[in-house]
Amino acid sequence: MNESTGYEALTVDTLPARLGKVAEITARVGADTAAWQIDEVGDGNLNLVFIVSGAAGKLIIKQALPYVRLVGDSWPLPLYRAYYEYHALTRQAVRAPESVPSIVFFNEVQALIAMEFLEPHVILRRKLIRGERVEGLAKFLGEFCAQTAFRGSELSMQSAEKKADVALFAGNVEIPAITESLVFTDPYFNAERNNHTLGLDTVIAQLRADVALKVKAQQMLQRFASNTETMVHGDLHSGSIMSTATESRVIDPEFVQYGPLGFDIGMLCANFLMAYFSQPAHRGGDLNEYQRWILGVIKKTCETFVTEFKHLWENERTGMLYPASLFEDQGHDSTPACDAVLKGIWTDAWAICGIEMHRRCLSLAHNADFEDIEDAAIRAPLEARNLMMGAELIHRAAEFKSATDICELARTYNNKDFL
Ligand code: SR1
Ligand code: MG
Repeated sequence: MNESTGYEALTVDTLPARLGKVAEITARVGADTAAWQIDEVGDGNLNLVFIVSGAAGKLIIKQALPYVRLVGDSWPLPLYRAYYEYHALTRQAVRAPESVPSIVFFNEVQALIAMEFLEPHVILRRKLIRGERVEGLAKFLGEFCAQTAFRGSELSMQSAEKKADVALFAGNVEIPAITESLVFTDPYFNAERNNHTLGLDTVIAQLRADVALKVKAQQMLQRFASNTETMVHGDLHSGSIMSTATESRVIDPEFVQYGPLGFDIGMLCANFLMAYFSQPAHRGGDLNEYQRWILGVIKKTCETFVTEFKHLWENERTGMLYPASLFEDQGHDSTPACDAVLKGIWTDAWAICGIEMHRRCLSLAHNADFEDIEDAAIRAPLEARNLMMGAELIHRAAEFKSATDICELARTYNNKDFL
């Protein structure tokens, strides 16, 4: 226990005694703690995650650790991330209804959130590796990204409320700092925590020698750190989405901050592209069909984003930006303004997409799509395709007309050999 704060990490053994008197929790799982079954299932990089099953039901208890779980206590990390995750979840629940698990209980000192147990949902990344499809996935994700982006910005929010929110989340310093280094900077030099698959050295040398690429990545870091357009999830990859065959939810917004409107959709698309490029190692005869499905999800997610964003533009433009008083009230169509905003979003999104594709193969935290491929000789050429496409996305981010261009590019890279 931390003597000055009272924080103490839960264990499977201590959890019933420590939480067995919390009314919000016993109301959901039952008061008889002797009947509780506790499993620690955290497989992410940072936190403890317990499933508590009792006579009345199940709950998830997520507790922050004072260090990065992936690395150990040599990398301390503030417990306050649970506080920001709690505030992100409450905002996402309003801005994109039915998109996130409901909160049952929050304890700031213990950095602990008790939330709805999603069942039979599993982490989307696992489904993509197994070759499973999720009905309605693209519609759900496109709407989530558009609604949270639009409704968290001054296109929708009143300035005073938005500025207060920016100030609140500005206290989340060390967590975005992980993204600032691991995502935007470390991939482009030989950083201490980096690791990569054997056999990729020639491709990596090419990327790290590309000064224009490093400039673009740093320009995106500058935008990420300085541009508080909207509240972003901040870590929207397929490990932050849980799905059944027909229903999905977004989890884990502890990397929340105010940032660029295109950040979440860009990172999300990158993770679908990595799922796509890794498929030759995971599939058999159904490879082409399944890869086609993944590209279809990317295309439809982006199309839904645009449709939803335009709908919100027409119906919920209540903030200070692009007011009706300047356009519709003057008899002026605001469509060109909306198109210009969307153009800026996609330019950011495709650059961020490329950067995320790089960091997951070059920096500290890789993803299972590639990591589950045991044979480095099979993994390396697939990662090389991903890395090289990432570079083209960063360089040409402003040129792409739509996600159709991106899917076409992915098909081209999927047939290339770089090693
Ligand atoms: C040290 S944390 C590494 C990664 O895990 C999180 O899920 C984020 O993606 C972060 O970049
Ligand atoms: Mg996470």
